[in-house]
Amino acid sequence: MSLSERSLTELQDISTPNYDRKNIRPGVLHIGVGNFHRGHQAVYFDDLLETDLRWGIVGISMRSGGTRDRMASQDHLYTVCEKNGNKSSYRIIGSILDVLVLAESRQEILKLGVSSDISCITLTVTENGYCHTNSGDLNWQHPEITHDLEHPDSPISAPGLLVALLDARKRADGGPINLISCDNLSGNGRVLRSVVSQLAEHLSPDLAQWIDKNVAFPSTMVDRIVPATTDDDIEDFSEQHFRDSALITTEEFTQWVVEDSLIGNAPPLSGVGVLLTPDVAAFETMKLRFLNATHSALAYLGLLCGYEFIHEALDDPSLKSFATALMSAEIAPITATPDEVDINQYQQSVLTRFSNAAVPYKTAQVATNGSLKLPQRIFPTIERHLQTGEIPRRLCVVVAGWLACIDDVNLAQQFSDPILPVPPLNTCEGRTDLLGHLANNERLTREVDRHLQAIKRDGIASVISG
Ligand code: CS2
Repeated sequence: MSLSERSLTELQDISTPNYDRKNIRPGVLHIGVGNFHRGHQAVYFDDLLETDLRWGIVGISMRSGGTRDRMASQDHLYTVCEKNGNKSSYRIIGSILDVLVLAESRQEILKLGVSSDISCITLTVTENGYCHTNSGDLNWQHPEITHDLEHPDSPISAPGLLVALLDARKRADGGPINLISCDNLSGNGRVLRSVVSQLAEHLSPDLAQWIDKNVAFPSTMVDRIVPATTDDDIEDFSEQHFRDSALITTEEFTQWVVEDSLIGNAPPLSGVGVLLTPDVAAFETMKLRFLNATHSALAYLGLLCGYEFIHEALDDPSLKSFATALMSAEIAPITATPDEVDINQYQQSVLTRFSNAAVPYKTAQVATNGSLKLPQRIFPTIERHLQTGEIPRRLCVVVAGWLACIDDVNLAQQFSDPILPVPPLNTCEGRTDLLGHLANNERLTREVDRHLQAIKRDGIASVISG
């Protein structure tokens, strides 16, 4: 049996949408309908729909029609399996009403975007999708931006699409709207505001002024481990239950913190477990600099040790003690965290979540786009240490591990990154393309180089336990 509206009634022992899907109205446009969105935000909106049918989601795929086809073939329903050890629970999510592919449905998307029923446009487009520089400004040289500057009516970048949507909304007097970034970027709302406002200002100062008055860009912290789904996952699920080509596997844990600055007729998110707070930054910093930093550390060091999955890397006692000490000795002492969080417990929970073998997350998936992730996750903590005159050994090992991976043709084949391929790397001194201004700090580059050479000469084990 395949999942669809019709087959819903035949499903037993599984939770299905508890609301009348036929009467849902779209209230949110979401750009980037990947696994993370479907395992995180769409679940919160599924809860919201139980009490208010105004909050259906229309997804927008920036490029391929793969997700659209899979979702459409099953009436946009899909299963979220929450797994922890031997425990699993399943739930069918019905909050996504439609998925539109940008190149095929531009007019339809613009038409939806002007409707006053749509009060939010949310995004999960990855670190790469904002077309920003490390200082958070629009990268005017980004190939998608150069395209959109020439063709503002047929944008291919996320900032370009948002500017086109806002332009249409302004003309149609569609009213205020929230643009909500749900990606792992520090100050994600601020970055989104800069790239959108800078592009708008260039195309039409009038529009930029309108955006200033009518658009909110709340920052958010999103957290849930949602790995890519494999064909094997779908086959296994199909043998045990039913066929679902848009299946999501995830952990029990989920967290969403949103800056309390939404405008207009915003969805009542606090009713479904979202924390609305004036200070997202502390949560965001904690998540990026503890959880994501340690994820990246395990990814690069794990890849160098030959581990395919994060939980396998954590099963290795030397990597486990490295990750534990990375957080407790080098991150915790200099990172401000929210008052309400017990930071020792948080570190423990990060390791417990990463070791959940029932939700296997590939090291290569985390390793993807390191040139955009490390400036969010690792460099700011190194910078704090440098300010106090310290050179943090383990953080430098992580940077060296990353460099060793992108410098190794076989390893670098396993993941993508706009910086690849890199010419052979003997030193990181002066390599601002890789390390930003940290590349000009001689004490730091010497330490990173020392570990990089040791990895190449003596192998990864020599720097992990050293
Ligand atoms: C991961 C994140 O792929 C990655 O880079 O570090 O996607 C991580 O799983 C999520 O941020 C967890 O919330």
